[in-house]
Amino acid sequence: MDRQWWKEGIAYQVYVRSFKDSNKDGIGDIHGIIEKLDYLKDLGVNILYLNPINKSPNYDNGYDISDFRDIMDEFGTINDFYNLVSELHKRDMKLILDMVINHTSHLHPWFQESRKSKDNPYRDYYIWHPGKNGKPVNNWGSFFGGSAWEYDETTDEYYLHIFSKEQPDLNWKNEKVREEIKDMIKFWVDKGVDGFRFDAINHLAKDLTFPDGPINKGQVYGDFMSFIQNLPEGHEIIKDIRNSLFKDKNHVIIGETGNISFHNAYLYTGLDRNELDMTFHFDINGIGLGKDPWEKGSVDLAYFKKIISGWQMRDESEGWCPLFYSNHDSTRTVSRLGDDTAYWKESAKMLALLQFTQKGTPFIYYGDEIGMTNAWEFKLEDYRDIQVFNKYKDFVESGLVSEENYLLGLRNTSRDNSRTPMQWDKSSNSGFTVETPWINVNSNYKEINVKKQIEDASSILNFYKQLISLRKSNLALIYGDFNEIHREDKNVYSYMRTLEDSKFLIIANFFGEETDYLLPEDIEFENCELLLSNYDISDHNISSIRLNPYECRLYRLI
Ligand code: TEU
Ligand code: CA
Repeated sequence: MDRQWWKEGIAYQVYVRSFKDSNKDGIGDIHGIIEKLDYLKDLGVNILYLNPINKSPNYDNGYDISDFRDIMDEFGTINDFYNLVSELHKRDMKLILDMVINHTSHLHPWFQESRKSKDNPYRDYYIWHPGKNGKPVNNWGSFFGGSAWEYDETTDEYYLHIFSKEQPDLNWKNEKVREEIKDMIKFWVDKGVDGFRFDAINHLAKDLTFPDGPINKGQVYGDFMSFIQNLPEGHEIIKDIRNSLFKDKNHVIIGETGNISFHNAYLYTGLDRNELDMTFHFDINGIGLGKDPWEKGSVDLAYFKKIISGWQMRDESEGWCPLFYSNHDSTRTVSRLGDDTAYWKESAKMLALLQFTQKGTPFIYYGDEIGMTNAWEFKLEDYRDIQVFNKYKDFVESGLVSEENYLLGLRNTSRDNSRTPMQWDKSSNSGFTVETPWINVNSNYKEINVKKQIEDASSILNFYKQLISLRKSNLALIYGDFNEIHREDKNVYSYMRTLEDSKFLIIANFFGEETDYLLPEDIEFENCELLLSNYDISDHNISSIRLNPYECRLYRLI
């Protein structure tokens, strides 16, 4: 058992813009986070992970950095940052920063220089190429809609951007880029940061011969996946960052790696690879969604089990993993995987029980601890995400998708669903701000908010607290072996966690209908002590039981 602080901690992700506004401009900020640290501490959180806080013109909410060594104006000053670090460390809490090093903002001075002339010293910091007969270099489409190439008149060449045109990709082949970025990371390490989440880290290396990609059904542009991700050279870059800056294990380094599953994540996190400690994946973002974005789907439990248990059953040598259902790129947990109407409370608790009894580091996405839901009532003008408007051009303006279906699709899939302001109380704008917020507050804030749930012993929030304290006092829930039970069961997710003679049994009905559960033959009912459930169950016979809708139970075996 290789014990580490980042394995035993409870992490909490804050989308800074949406957490707490302290200076009445409608935008969350660092000082607002400091005001809420005691709330987080009380919940049991000891690792804070922040979405990007560096200076940015915010075309993609901080994922477009214009100054790596400064703080975003709306979020505060470098002194606010120092205060945050010291307030965190005073409370024995750690800080993880998001670092966006695949690209910069087009307003970053490096890019401003780079576009000036072909022989500018910064030209090679980015990826430039002449067009083909007045057209882009190849048929690649960017993740955020449109071509992945943008024409620049000054030098009559195109630059590559795999995200928006305001996010030009850095050229990692350039040794100077590597050195600048490593220096910059060191700058933040020296300021007391305890770890990093490296954004889009599996895209650093690209195939610079730029072959066209296949145009998939229903798409406008060529698929560039095999040319811009998980290339061997990318691994060399990550190893170099690890060896130059993070040889010790005091810091945690996490990568965000799309299209990496439990089968091949060891390429990044394997103990012999010397790269990352954990990777965030996208494996369950689509569960619960329909075939087309505008269709509401249902949860396929067999598939969910396959993915989640797949991560659980990896060999220790393949690395550690984060436990999360949602983040700022997905929709809300309870809306996607549970039932945010009839069984809102039950299903949110059931999902939490699974999250906190598995092997890995739990990452709570802000607001999930009170069961915040998708913004079902948003109209087109309520959305803020650049992706929404860029893709509108590709799909609606081109006639591929009707405006009505596009909007339905956004309600099921848009990232803005999980970016609405934190719901603190029932005062106007949910106690997030006294001004107009940068994005609308979810209209259900009077029913769903922190204050109400602090006062209610049976709330989702108090259930989280119980789970967190159980996890912290039982190493088996952190490091124990994971053994799935009744894998073929279509309604119930059940498993054991075992560390020496400490054993736990977890049972979760994943749906809104009652279902039966049979205790495995090698477990005696007399030996099962009920620790937690989302129902008040006086008779908790489990040798043969009928589970309520979304019922979950945590037993200790004695
Ligand atoms: O997201 C990255 C991202 O979505 C892709 O890299 C992903 O690998 C691909 O879509 C796989 O299908 C990160 C941030 O989390 C997101 O908020 C930013 O908008 C994006 O990078 C650009 O920085
Ligand atoms: Ca503010």
